Amino acid sequence: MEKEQKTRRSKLLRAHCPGLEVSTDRAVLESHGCDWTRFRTPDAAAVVFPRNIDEVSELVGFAAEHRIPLVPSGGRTGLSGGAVADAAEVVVSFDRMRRIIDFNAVDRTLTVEPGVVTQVVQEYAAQRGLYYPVSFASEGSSQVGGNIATNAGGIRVLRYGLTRDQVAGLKVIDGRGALLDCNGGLVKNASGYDLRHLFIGSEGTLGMIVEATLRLTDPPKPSRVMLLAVSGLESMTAVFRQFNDALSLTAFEFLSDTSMRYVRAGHDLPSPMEIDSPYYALLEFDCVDTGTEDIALQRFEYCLEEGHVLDGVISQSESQAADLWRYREGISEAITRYTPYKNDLSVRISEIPGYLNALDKLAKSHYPAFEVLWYGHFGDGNLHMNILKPADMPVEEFEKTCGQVNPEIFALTAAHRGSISAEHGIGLLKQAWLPYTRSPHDIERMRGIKAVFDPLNIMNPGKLLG
Ligand code: 2HG
Ligand code: ZN
Repeated sequence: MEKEQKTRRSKLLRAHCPGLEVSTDRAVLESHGCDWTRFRTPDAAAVVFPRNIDEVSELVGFAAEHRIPLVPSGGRTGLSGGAVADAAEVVVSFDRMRRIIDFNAVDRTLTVEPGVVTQVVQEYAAQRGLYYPVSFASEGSSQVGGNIATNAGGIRVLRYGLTRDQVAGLKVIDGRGALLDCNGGLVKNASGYDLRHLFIGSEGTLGMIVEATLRLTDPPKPSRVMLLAVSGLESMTAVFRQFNDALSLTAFEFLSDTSMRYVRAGHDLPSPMEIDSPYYALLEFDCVDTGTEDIALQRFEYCLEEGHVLDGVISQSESQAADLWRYREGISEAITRYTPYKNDLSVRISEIPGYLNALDKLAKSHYPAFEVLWYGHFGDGNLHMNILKPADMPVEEFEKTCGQVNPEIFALTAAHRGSISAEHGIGLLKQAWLPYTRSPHDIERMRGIKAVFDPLNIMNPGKLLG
């Protein structure tokens, strides 16, 4: 049945959307039918590659007429299955929409098509003496449309905010096939509901982003990076406070000793300091003069005396800074081979010690045989929990075993008034757990919004709201 449906859908597309590039090549179906999630098998009917807004519009109109479900697809670096097509959907790739449309030096905005890669935006801005601050390990392949659809975070949220904070305008084709032009790059616009913000973080469930106007900002000041061995989680909070009060931080990240072990093994990195420590903090701050460096060193001495910090290193050059960042940014890639089961959690920063201690206890009692890694964006209250699959355990059994503890993890998260997804989205994988983080009223209103923009449920069905 599913096979017939897939064939029918691809035939329909070929017959009725003559200009549209349609692929049913097995390798393309596999590569474009999934994201970095390891727990779903792609099973798309076809992958289409529109070249411009008109082709997207025509496609959505056609899909609405024939009730064909569409899955928008960017760089497919997501971790919650938001870009997975496993139910005979048609994948809409933005790989052929990679043009930079406009740079406005006065407004400091860059207007791009959705398939432009994040790093290309960063480089384009830098060449013009400006800065695009959204940054994360997958920036070399993630695309702007996907970043916006998931409201991507990353390592400099503490200073610059999320992708949401950089979007000055959006063009979207909604599930009715209408082109919506949201906010048009304005700084101020008090004319009612800001639809732009509904599409940001909507995971493609309301419409497809076909153009985005991004804000650029001043280039960053010279900075220093410090890697500190921290004696415990309460101490991590104390260290954060000391440095955040005294310096202008651009990042405050953390990793556990197990994360340190895996990142070093995965990338063959040397030990960053003499001693081992249960946690490490990686912080980056503006440092324009030696006075600032002196302040940082004074805070370091104070933390050392108080027993919060056991040792530390500070970068003296850009290349040393990049080397230190590898201990944090390299973790995710280093553990991919262990098919990690991921949770992406957030609480208020001040809640982290109590919350993480309780979570760690839960993990140790329920997963005594699994290795659990903690790392993340401490300064944003965002913890990444990664459980590594033992080599001899089948993936399905591993996923089921890990998932069984989710009700307790998420109940604990709810008790701390946190979120079950800080920056990776809900997608397919976290959909069943949404009620732990959003109230029945919230979910009902979200369904109402979905019905307004996508009454036929053709936009990434099954994701986010199920
Ligand atoms: C990171 O912060 C990414 O490194 C990936 O968000 C997190 O691997 C993860 O769980
Ligand atoms: Zn992250």
